[in-house]
Amino acid sequence: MRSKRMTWVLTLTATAAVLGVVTLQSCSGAGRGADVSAIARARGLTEADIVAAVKTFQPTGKMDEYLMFGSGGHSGQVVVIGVPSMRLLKVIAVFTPEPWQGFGYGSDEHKALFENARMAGHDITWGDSHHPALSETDGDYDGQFLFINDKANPRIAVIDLRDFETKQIVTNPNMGTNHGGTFVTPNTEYVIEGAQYSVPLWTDYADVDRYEEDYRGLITMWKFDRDRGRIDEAASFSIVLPPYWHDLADAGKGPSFGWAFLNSFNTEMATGGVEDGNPPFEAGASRNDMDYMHIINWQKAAEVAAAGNTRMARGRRVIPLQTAIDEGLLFFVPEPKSPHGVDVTPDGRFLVVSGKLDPHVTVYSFAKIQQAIQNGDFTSTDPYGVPILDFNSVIEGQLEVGLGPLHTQYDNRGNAYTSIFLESQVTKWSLDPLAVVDKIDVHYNVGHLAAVEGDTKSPDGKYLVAMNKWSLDRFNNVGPLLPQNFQLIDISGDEMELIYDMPIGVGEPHYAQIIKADKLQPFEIYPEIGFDPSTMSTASDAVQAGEERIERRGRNVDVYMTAIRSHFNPEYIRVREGDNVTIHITSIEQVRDATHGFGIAKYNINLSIEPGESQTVSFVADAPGVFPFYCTEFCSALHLEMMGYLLVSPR
Ligand code: CUK
Ligand code: CUA
Repeated sequence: MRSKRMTWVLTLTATAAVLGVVTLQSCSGAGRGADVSAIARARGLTEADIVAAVKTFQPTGKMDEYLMFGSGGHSGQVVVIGVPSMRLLKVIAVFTPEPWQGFGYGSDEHKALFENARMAGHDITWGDSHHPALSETDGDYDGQFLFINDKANPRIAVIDLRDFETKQIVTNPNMGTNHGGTFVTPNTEYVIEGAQYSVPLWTDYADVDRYEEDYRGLITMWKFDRDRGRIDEAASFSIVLPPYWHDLADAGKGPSFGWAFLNSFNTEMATGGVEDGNPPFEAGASRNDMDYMHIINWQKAAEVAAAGNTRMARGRRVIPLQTAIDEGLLFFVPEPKSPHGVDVTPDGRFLVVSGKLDPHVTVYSFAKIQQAIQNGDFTSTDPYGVPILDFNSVIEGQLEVGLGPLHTQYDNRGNAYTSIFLESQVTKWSLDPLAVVDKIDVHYNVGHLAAVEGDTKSPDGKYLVAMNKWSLDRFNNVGPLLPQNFQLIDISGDEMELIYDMPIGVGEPHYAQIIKADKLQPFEIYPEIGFDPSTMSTASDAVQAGEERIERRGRNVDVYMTAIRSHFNPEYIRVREGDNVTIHITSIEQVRDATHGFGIAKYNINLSIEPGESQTVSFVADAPGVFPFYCTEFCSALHLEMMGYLLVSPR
């Protein structure tokens, strides 16, 4: 497309003049006599490198303009990264216990959360988080909540962005795994979760030879109660789908409000079995040239569910497939070859689908889809009776973007950006007219893209992050398991410019969303002393200064404790072996960042108690002996002295 190396024509002096900050030849005063060009020469930096550095460097104390919420992949967490500096600010514990945040190391609040997150009789202490979704109001991020799916164990988590903590995990017993989640409807009425691999629905067990009869796909619309900050499980519902494998989803907005779109593959219903001489799943599931995009009227489905037109499956409300067909909730349109992403344009008028085995993006017109549905313009039905729209009559066009297109994001100038997996590129293309505008190499094997506010109704168009699956030769060798590489791309100009590489060494992130930082209003400290983050209200067992005490009733011991620099009160907890101990701890700190930890040696307990926070930890004192407990955050000069003894006398 162009010779990138040759486009860097700025001289150092010109760069300096444009920036108006320093004179690069001689920087007396600007860096204690540092000579920027000499430093650049010594480090082997090009002029483009210097421009990239100036575009991304944040001096101490300067905040980033955007925050990126990235999935943490099989770490099960969410990573929070400042953009454009690409500094890692936080790893939010979601599906996996995390000791720094005291998440899953003894607090009763987290025990309850993990209890609700159990599946198939198992404690599940990891997740494969793929798609974070920021809550939206009128199709725009509102900065209040974040949702994320666990693909491995079909679950959805709710994170409250007032304190960046996970508040709820809901399970979906009717799915085998999920993938088409999370995506929110434009006012966060619902959080969408589409299944991935189909499993038996109405029966708990059926061998794969009963695949077409007993296995089913599913899409779940989780009702979000914004006031409570929780998914309302009872008000949620699912729609049964044919046993294809389902992939990514997106919610319509603007003119397509009320509709959801879900990709599928393996419409061949291949059942694999390479060991029996059958084609492996990868071949069997890729035979057809077309799979089906699922077009779902969720608004009408909500009415059908409210009218009681549902059956119960494993305790959840489900709209049967035949009901979905009869009520006009579900339509198919062919989509080319192993589709992956489906991404609604900012104006809500078009849907962009990429087929992994097709070099094109296909742009569907929502207006044409609606027209065809209203006219009953169907070419046929699938084996289960779902009406199929005519591909050619509902597409706006197709554009060749490269080999292995996956995911698409948007800017504020009518451009789309599609990740090209096989060619390790990002293709920028215009929606009207359909034309390729620019391509840039990324390193390597790019998956998702995240553009700033890039899937809202008003993208910002400044930056794009390529979330690359391989990093190969980009970083120091840290052994055979390599980090992924997030590459920051400046998309504000006509040509894309790669300006930063950020290794991600916690798991394999998939998708991210990037929000303007000033839309977030997190607490600096909890709003009152004795605040319980699990309910976002005053804890019933909050302890105020002067109320510290230990109460015994038989073998139950309740410890009412406060924490403030630099002591716990009480400092001795004397119990008998076998006692049930409950420690109610309140931080009576009111100073920002004055966090205390509470770790008990050899009992696998650690809490993080932020200013104002109240937490409860219960355990059986089943090991006799003397166990120091101490503050695990370096909170003051006398932090090492912030300790006490758990004295468990033998029975
Ligand atoms: S998926 Cu991983 S690159 Cu789970 Cu959204 Cu496409
Ligand atoms: Cu409190 Cu260290």
